[in-house]
Amino acid sequence: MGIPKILIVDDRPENLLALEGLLEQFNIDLIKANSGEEALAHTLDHEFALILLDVQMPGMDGYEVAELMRGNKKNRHIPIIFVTAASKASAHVFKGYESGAVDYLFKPLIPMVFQSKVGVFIELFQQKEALREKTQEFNRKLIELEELQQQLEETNEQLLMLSTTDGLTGLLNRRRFDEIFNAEWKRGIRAQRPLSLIMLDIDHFKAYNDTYGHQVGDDCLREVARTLSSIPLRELDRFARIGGEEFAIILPETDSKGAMQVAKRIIESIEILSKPHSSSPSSNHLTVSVGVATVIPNSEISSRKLMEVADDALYEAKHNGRNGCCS
Ligand code: GH3
Ligand code: MG
Ligand code: MG
Ligand code: MG
Repeated sequence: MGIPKILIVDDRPENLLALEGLLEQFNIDLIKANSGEEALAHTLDHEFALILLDVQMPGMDGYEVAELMRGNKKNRHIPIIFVTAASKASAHVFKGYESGAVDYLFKPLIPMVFQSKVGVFIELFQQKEALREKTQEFNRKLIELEELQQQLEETNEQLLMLSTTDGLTGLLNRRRFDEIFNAEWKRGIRAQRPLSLIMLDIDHFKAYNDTYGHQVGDDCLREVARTLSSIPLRELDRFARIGGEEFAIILPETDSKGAMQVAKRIIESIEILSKPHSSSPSSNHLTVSVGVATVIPNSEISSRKLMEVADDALYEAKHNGRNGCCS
């Protein structure tokens, strides 16, 4: 906290000296002015705890200085005490208060009275400064808090991402798949609109791993996921890795014809990938089998039923020689 500043204004040097002597006991920064004009100039550079202002001065008098200060937003709250040898006529005193002074003292000053009055304003100024510092600190903390809240939100988003994403492929994981699938099932019941589910499984992937090793198997899963992700789907359609080498797509608002089209595109895209699979009993490159199921959800059956039907279709595709789809 800075030392409080007091401005003393008087056209006579001996009066300034007398005031200075009376203020010696205070730990303050004393600034002197010989005229009203000089006093106003000082108020531009300093924030005063108190101004002790002479009334009669050549040029601008004390009342004018006080009035100009009241008209200035920055200086309006600075207390002014008139110190004057002028007549005690109540009209003068009244004018002094009217121009915004907090007190009106007469020379010669009674030291104890004068000093106790000044002391009150110094204390008030210090209280105000302390409050201002606390407010500033509080504002800094508030900004810090906002930054922390922002970080927390970002961390939560990252956590949410991680908890819903499959680490190997970056697709949605089984947990998120179940959530979305159940939500879409309920939505299908309300809307009475078809819901389709596609399940796909890489053919002879155990043999792939046995031939090329687990690491290459992982790379292959990532490549298959990338390939499947590049198939243009609608925004509502959601891709997930639901098992080791098993994937699923939820297709809301999609009938069996639409779902079969997607299934064919899946098979095609893996064909185009032409990933070598030298130990595959059915082909010399990697293939997938796909099962498709469609239903208008209703509350008589559970959502699991649609998964079972898709799974059965997938089993049939495998049984039919793989690299194909069934519904
Ligand atoms: P099918 O055509 O009948 O599906 O034969 P398959 O060998 O693919 O089926 P199976 O279910 O017998 O084997 C799946 C294999 O997938 C077993 C495992 O070695 C492999 N696998 C499962 N998860 C992962 C994984 O995360 N990484 C790798 N590299 N392989 C996996
Ligand atoms: Mg004077
Ligand atoms: Mg499998
Ligand atoms: Mg398989």
